[in-house]
Amino acid sequence: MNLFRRKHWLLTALGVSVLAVSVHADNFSPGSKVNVLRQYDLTDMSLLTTVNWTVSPGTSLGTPYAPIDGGHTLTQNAGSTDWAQNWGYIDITLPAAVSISSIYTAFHDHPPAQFRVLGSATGFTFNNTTDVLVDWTAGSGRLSKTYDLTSNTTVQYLRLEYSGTLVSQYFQLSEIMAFAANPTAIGLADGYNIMANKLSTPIVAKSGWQDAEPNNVFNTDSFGYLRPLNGDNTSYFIKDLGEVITLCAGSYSFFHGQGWDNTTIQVTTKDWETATDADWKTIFLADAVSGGHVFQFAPIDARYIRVTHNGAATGALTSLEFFAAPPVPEPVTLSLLTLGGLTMLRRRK
Ligand SMILES: [Ca+2]
Ligand SMILES: [Ca+2]
Repeated sequence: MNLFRRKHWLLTALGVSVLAVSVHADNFSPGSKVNVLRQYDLTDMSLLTTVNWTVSPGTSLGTPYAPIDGGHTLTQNAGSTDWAQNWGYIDITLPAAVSISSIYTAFHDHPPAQFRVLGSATGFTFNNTTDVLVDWTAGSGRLSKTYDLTSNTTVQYLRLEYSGTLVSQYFQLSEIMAFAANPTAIGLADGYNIMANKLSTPIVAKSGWQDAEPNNVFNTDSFGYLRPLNGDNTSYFIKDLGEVITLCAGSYSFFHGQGWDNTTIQVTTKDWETATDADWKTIFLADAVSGGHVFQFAPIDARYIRVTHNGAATGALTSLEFFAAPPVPEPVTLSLLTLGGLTMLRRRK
């Protein structure tokens, strides 16, 4: 029996239970910008990526994970007043090797004089010819840019290296991202931001914002943001996920030093136009929010996400991410799978 016919026979034998499992086996769509520098263990939302800094001279590195928190929140290296002497590098280790096609970097008002990005699948010893992903590039102002690699490259160890600083002795990095070359090989429940799969689904309702496009919080640009209108008011928007997904966590990141007042995030599986207050389930509620944080909640099905801000704050929200819960096999599904397997064994005798 060839592989295809055998697979077809198995699917028939397992019947409905296979269909139920396949719903949870969805992968990211082609073109999704899956940032592989930001993968979580979904049980406790601990980052699977590690970040280490080496600087000379310098102190005050701030939050070590700010460069990979998905948004504008930044970290800095306060070096020497002899700006040209400042150098350093940020090493990022992924839990496993993965093929990437592009690199994104965002520096704030204090960019490096020049920087480059190195990548390897074997360790932090780099070949200066073959392991250069982004070659030495001059920094200037608020530099937010995506660099397409000359070819897809498999990496597990990444280094952002900088030499010299501009404007002052401070070096400030908002974010570095690396995007998967093959997003269709990555599962939605593998611990990455699922909004990378939802950049094109619509905002179905919105009110009370300075900025026209609430989808700015879901893009992969930490300088693209959403601000409430001036004055004490209520602002909201509703994002359509286009399908029902079981969510278990989220995260937000604001423009550095900014925030919102009372903030609520709710989800529903009902039609947003007819959903009642009882249909909207709250997954996040806080009197004030700022910086960048991860939040967990009991797994819940979501088709629409409603974000509401009440108050006078006009801070810029740069990133809002959500994470899909891993599938939990239901007892009935397991029974059907077992029965199907037994039937198959019996027929093979
Ligand atoms: Ca950041
Ligand atoms: Ca953004």
